[in-house]
Amino acid sequence: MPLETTSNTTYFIDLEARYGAHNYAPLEVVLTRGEDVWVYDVEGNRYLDCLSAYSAVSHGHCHPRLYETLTQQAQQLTLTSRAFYNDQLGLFYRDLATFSGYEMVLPMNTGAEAVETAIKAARKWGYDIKGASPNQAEIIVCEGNFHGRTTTIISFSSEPQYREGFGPFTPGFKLIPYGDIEALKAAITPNTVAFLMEPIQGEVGVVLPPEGYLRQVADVCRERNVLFMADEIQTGLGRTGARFACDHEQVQPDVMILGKALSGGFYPVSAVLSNRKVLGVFRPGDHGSTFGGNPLAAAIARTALAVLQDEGLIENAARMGDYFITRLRAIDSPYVKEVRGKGLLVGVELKPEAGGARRFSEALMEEGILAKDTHETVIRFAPPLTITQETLDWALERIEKVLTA
Ligand code: IF1
Repeated sequence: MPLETTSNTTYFIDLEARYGAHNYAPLEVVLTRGEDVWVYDVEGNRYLDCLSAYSAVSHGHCHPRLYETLTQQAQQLTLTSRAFYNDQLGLFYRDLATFSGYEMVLPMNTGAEAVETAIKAARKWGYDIKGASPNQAEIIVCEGNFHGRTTTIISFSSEPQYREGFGPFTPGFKLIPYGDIEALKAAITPNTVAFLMEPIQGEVGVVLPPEGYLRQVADVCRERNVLFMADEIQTGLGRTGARFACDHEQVQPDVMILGKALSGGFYPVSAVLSNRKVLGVFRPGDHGSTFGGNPLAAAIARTALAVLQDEGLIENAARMGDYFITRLRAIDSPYVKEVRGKGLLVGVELKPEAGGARRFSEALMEEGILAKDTHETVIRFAPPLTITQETLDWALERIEKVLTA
């Protein structure tokens, strides 16, 4: 039994150490309450949440309109499976299709499930429509990709730790350098059914492609009859200061994958968006999910889309993101190599001699800011899209203190 301790923090950390798999190394803070951009730990300390659960809590913590929908729908109908219809799913389809400009939706729960669904849709489209050789479909992906943690998805990860010990791997994927249009052209074969990419690579450290790359990808994929599939699970729904990251180059991918903020962080909701030509390949029984498209998820996601628009969160992310990035770049820090980002998806890359980003995350936590390090040298800042300039100024004062200590 864990040692009974006076400190609440230690007590909860010990419980997780005792009973939980250690597949994370969390910062040593135990959170108990969230409200808008603020979270509170069990000792009563307040922190500015600059991670937003990896961009899922874009609407701010415990948004009252989302809480209202959750509690209302939860008293009415939560789950039926799609063996039957329900009175929320069709409305969710309509609202998401209208918002995104796509014809069809396939609802799932987690991001990885939606990515897997998109892979299956691309393969089936490849065999049924494009004419790829049976069981020879190829999907091109990028070095530095992050699309989830399932065995098929980590089969094409370029990060050794995500693959080690999890073989054998799913075949049919080809890795090319991110941002290199010539590499994409060279990698396409008659059996290539899709190119799957993140419009901004999040996990690898907020890496932006060259200007115009998304437009080039759309053109090459159209010319070569290859599905352009954008994983906007992290970059979508206002995070980069536009409806989707692809909007910055006025590009509409053939397939778009959403998750995280689609529910405002209240419930796992993900979706694959496309047109009839692609999602029309699915026949009853081809694919499914117990919770996919449940009425509770659908109701919450409808409210999340409404709040995103009603509260002007996309425009706020654009304005606050520009302000934040400009102010971060103005900090004269001996440790900072580069500040990268778009909207409120920001990465501060540290120089190797800075000694790693984890200790800066810990120093920021002491200042009341929760920001997570990624890939050893990058500190990610992704606060809820509700953040105000006043709160950013409060944060910048403390970020500057840590980065110039
Ligand atoms: C972890 C970060 C990692 C994603 C993109 C699909 C998924 C994700 C672009 C899968 C999920 C999460 C997963 C979480 C940490 C976080 C993350 F990039 F956001 F920081 F890992 F890279 N596509 N990203 O970012 O969605 O199945 O998790 O709902 O796995 O440690 P999911």
